[in-house]
Amino acid sequence: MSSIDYAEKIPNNVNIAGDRTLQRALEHWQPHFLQWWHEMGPSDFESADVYLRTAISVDAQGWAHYGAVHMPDYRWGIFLADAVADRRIGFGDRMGDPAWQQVPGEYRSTLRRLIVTQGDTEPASVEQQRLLGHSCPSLYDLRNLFQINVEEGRHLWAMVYLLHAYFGRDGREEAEELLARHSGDRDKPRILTTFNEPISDWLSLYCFTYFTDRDGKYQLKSFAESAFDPLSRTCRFMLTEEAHHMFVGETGIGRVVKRTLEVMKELGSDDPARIRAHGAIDLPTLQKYLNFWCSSSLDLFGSEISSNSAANFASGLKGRPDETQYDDHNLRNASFKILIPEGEQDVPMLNALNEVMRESYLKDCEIGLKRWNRQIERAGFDLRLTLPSSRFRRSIGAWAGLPVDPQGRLISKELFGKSLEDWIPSEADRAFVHSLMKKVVQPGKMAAWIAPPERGINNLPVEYEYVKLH
Ligand code: BYC
Repeated sequence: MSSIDYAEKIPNNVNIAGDRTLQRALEHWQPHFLQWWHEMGPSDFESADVYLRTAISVDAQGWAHYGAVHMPDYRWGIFLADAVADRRIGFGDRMGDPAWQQVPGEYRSTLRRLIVTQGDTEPASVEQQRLLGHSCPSLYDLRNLFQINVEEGRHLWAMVYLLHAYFGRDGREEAEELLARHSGDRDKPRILTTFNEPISDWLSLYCFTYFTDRDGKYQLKSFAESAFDPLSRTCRFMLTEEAHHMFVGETGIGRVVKRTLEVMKELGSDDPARIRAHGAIDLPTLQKYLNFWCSSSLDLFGSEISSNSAANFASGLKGRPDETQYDDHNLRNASFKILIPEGEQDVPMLNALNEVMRESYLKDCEIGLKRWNRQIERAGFDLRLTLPSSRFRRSIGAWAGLPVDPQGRLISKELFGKSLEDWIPSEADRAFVHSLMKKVVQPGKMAAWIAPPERGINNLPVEYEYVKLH
């Protein structure tokens, strides 16, 4: 079951050949996907040999094969984690019932909407990162970018498979729309705001993969609990790929910090102007990028108080990440304290699940901060990087549009407007960071603003030629 059939036009482990209608529909969508990749995927690197990993089976041991691939030839396919025998619903009002192998009619439109929203983020991120290859800090980083891009493309396939296989004609129409909306497009933008933000420099890429891909981890984990078994199995396999994306973010920021500290030591100074003049990114600028991408990603969890979250949990569509770690899986009698601008409120737990998830997400985000701060402390500097308050710069939920500082204090609109430049990247900060973004493609060489990684990929040396450009 877990081995993947690569002899098929669309590699898969779900026997799509056994369903001619589905196979035909997906084979019809495939050239549209490839055309989208050609137009909206990484620009100008189609003939490069990229050292990529490809899934060969879905079990924990040895699912990945590494080798040089031209990205347009990557074998995008449909891979579901193995079925769990006699799987039961693990939460909500129908807990204990058999998991669903088909979509119950009453949840059809909600489930479709959730799958479309998830699916929409995947190609969006590829579009956002489209031009980054031209300013890569090393071949190692270039390869990681492309690995992420092809995997996000595969995650789109994962959602399109569900739409085609379980939602009939509306599903097929939604699959076309996933290729028609584009990140930042004025008329047809992507659904969620973060996925319309430009990612035009590598510091933004590392922050995006640290913060936004981590939202992906939480959303996918909550779908992995879903009563709709094909969604659960799809998301369980996607999570194995997602881990690498967050690794790129965490180590990328760590390498920026490392390089900056080297420059600070060399100069014997933490003066941002001198650090910048030396071609490195000063830590206050990094802090602004962290504030920007963290606050943007916090919106992706939805409103603090949400009837959607209550309905999705009660009906079994969307659980909490790692649902089994909790004792109460019904939550009808539980409540949760939430701070909203009017004061602290006791909210039925079911309606507070977006906030519960946001809080555990923020705890997970702290892990990298601790690591980077340890680097700074060891280098003997006082400055510490922090996460902004979950009330800062919100566009969704109870704090949307309110003037709140990064420490979470409500302040005057005027002070907020004046100070925003000190908290998130200003035009000048972005221009400076952009000025550092020069393409470095000699094997093993790194741009001056980032330290080399500790090790290469798949036990190869850092100096390996991970992308052969032609
Ligand atoms: N922007 O009750 P509410 C990833 C809408 S990242 C715009 O507050 P709910 C990845 C919401 O849709 C993971 N609109 O929240 C990472 C709803 O509209 P409708 C992506 C927003 O519904 C990196 C209304 O406001 N996956 O995979 O409980 C690279 C009221 O909603 C936003 C998912 O998000 C927003 N930020 O939860 C590549 C999972 N927030 O439906 C990939 C699928 C809310 O009333 N999505 N709204 O018209 C969901 O589970 C939920 O839709 C949300 C919102 C968590 C997004």
